[in-house]
Amino acid sequence: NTMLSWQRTAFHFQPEKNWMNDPNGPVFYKGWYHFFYQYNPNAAVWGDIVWGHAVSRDMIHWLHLPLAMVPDQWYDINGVWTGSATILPDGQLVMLYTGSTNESVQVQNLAYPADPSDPLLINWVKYSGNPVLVPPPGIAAKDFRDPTTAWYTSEGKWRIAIGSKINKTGISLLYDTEDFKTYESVDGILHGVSGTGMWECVDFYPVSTTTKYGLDTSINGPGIKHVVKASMDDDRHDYYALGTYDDKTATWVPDNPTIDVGVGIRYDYGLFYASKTFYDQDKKRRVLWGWVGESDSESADVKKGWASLQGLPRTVVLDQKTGTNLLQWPVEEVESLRLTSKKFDNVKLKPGSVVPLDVGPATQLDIVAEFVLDKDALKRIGESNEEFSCSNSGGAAHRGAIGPFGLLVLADKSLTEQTPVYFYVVKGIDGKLETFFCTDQTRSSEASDVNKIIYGNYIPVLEGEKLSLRILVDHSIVESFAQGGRSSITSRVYPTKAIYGAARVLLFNNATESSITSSLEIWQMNSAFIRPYSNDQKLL
Ligand code: DQQ
Repeated sequence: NTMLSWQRTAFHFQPEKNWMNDPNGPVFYKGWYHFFYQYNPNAAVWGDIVWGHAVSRDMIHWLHLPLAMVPDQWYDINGVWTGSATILPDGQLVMLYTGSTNESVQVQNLAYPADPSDPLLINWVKYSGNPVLVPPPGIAAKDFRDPTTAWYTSEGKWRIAIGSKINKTGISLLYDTEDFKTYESVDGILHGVSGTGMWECVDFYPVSTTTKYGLDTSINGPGIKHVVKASMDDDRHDYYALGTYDDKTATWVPDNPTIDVGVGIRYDYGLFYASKTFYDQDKKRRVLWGWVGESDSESADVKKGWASLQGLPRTVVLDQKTGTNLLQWPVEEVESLRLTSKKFDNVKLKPGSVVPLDVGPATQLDIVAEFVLDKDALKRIGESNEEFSCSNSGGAAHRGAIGPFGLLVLADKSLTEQTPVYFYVVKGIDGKLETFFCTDQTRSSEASDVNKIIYGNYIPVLEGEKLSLRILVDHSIVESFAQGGRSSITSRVYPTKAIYGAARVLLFNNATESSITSSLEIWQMNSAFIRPYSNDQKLL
């Protein structure tokens, strides 16, 4: 339906039509980034799940390849579900995935490339001895899914994690294997958190406390922390925690039990789920992919004939300044899409002001902005016991002494449609500043069948740091990062007026007391080539 084509994106990965969900088996192989994904080839709603497949040289421009795996065996006939890739030391690639059997039992299966010398990995073989793992005693048939990338143990075996639950405790089971065909279950669990429910798409990986590089999944030793991430089926968000992994006891302990998996930090405070990282051995970085669904109605998806995007691939590293969170940042290749830019230096925003930024069309943008609060006002402003929360404190229309301030993106001329991405600062009773990072969808669209909640959360800001935002606008997605990627908010928006040439971007400061000075640069973004393989053979 071309009527709805403005919602299609220009530089986010999406299939040509129909439904997509989780990223699967991302890997760099023989010069190509491979991206597999949960896909329904028949409709714009979840069902009939197969593995879609695309390849790229840079994770920006993509060639769609034939489906990699479809349900054609008793052990995956109800769906070829989520899985992960492991590269063995000799360069061999193995894929483990969950199959939903003819009886809807969740089992783990092994697959491998039919022709390992084919850099495009077009054909896949399912192992004749599948399934390689079935739900163990005490685990329900439908609570056993999403194997991770394997890592090497000190005993010389491969270890994988699989998400599950026991009663309401979300857990991650572990298995050891030497050949990916036979497995022994590891006593106990990697980790579990009561009350969190089913853990989907568990991810487990090391991060360096001293270098800026990503780490291969098997790396362990001094100067390393381990991340456990799980996608909470109950609240549909991806939570991670930093902690210490002990290879010998096969357990992981969070640094801080109050910010444990499922009860602490999220990758993203908007729409972002079922994410998965991989180690890019080419650029020595760890890259995070996450599924960004729709927040309009299912009937709207059926009408437009497609549903879901993938967020931009993000590098993930430990935030070595705070030590308590990760930093996520769009891969540097995104910057290759930057066209012309406009700079705005030291724009002074008085309390209650809005400043249009003349950048031309504003549907494909990369915005980098810094904000400085007014020092005198900060001294003058009294301490407050306001219990602010992005979601429940009235959004960008609610005026406090120091905020909200930030950008209005995808705004129409009259500002009846606008999506504010902003900070809100509270001077607490101890005199310290507390900062919140939010995105307000309440006025993002005049349509009534779309999600209008306000996203966001507290964000750590260290002494002397400027407040900073990076916002990528791509038609129907606004992907925002604050403080260099300490937190992110991804939002799907469906403007009816702020589309094509009518979309604008503005600065705003809705504070009552503090003025704000902002410096920013805004790039127009090119469109990526995301096309079927057959039309693009010459790109090879
Ligand atoms: N999606 C897959 C499952 C996974 C869920 C099925 C998470 O393997 O648990 O499409 O979105």
